[in-house]
Order: sequence, then C-alpha cells, then structure tokens
Amino acid sequence: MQFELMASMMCADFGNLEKEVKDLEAGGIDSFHIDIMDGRYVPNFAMSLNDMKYIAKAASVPVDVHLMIEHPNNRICTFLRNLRPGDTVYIHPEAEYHPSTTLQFIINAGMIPGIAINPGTSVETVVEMLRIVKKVLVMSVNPGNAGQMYLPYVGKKITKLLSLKEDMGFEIYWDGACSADKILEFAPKGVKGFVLGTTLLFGKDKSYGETLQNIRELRF
Ligand code: S6P
Ligand code: MG
Repeated sequence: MQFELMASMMCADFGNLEKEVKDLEAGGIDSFHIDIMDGRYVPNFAMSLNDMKYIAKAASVPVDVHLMIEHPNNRICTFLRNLRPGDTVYIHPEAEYHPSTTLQFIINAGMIPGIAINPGTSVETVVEMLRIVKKVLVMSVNPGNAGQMYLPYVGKKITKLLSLKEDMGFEIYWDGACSADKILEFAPKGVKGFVLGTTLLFGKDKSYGETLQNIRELRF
C-alpha cells in the first residue's frame, strides 16, 4: 500500500541535526515536517525560520512546513523564498483574516498549498478552501506540542474529509500521536500520509531505517 511518511523534526536531536537529516533520508523518509511556532497562535516555540532553512538546504527530499503562526500572510514571502517548488506549506485558516489570499501566495510561488485543521475546527468552516488546497493536514492532537494523546473524535472528521477528497481534489495527511494502529486503520481508507514524531519514530531503540521499514511492511 502506498502512503507517505514524514518526520516531525521538532522531535529530532538538534545537537546532530545534519546527521538526523541524513539518517532519516537513508532510512527512507519521504519528507521533513517542520513545525514553525510563534508563541502566540500556539503557546510554544518549536522551530523557526533558520531551522527550516537549515533542514531545507541539508535535505534532498521535500520539506513540509506547518505554520502555526498568527497572520502568516504578513511573513509568508520570508518562508517561501527559502523553499523549493514541490515543498508544501500549510497554514491554519483561523490564524488569518483572508486565508485564501495567503494560499494564493503559496500557489504563485510554486509550492503545494495546504491547510491544517485543528481538532476543534469543523470541516464546514473550511469547506470553501478545500477546492483551493492540494493537501489537508488533520491535527489529531491540539497544535503546539509533540508527545500528546490522540483525540478520538477526530476520526469522524477524517471520514467526512475522505468523502469529499475526490470531488474537491485534495489529499489527507495525519498529524499528531501517529501510531501503527492508526496507519493500519486509516491508510487503507485513503489517508495519504502520516507525520511521525515521538509516538512511532523518535527516541526509540531502533534505527530510523528499521522503524520506517517496519511501518512499510505493516500487514493491511
Ligand atoms: C504539533 C505538531 C506535530 C507534532 C507531532 C509529533 O503541534 O504540529 O507535528 O510535532 O504530533 O508527533 P507525536 O507522535 O509526538 O505526537
Ligand atoms: Mg505539525
């Protein structure tokens, strides 16, 4: 079964960041998920512009930038000019007055436009944007931290999005507390990719290559 695996780089060892990037690539990661936070939209500062620049430069696979910042439109060009065509940029629609304007900037720069949907945000409130974006990142934990518990009510929202994705032309990605049982349940239903953090990939006694291979060999 074909699905994408992304590494949540806020969980990586920042003392060895280049080695982390190389080891994850050698292990077969599909892209690097970069959680940018401003301490206002979410109560944390995980990664920022320079972290993104460093990883984007060190990596040969695409990066996946998850902007958890207020009014991303004010600063979007600063991020876009440091990315490559084919990289993805997700914004949170609640963080912007005119999210479709921000998404258009992302499209015009040649990046893949996405929205991230918080656990408490309904599909109905973002439905118009589903025709603009190519990717929808469903948060199954509240944004701001790694290592949180899965919020089970998010499953119903994924079911709703799965019923809309063909007609509206987007793919669904999973972010938060991603475990093997979630991949087993949701990959066959059509969820296209999974962000891996402390639950499944980082801080384990297996190499990244072993862990990623085990996930790819899950029996569906
Ligand atoms: C949360 C962030 C996520 C986390 C990811 C970590 O604000 O957007 O990308 O980094 O959830 O994974 P885990 O398995 O520790 O929840
Ligand atoms: Mg994220």
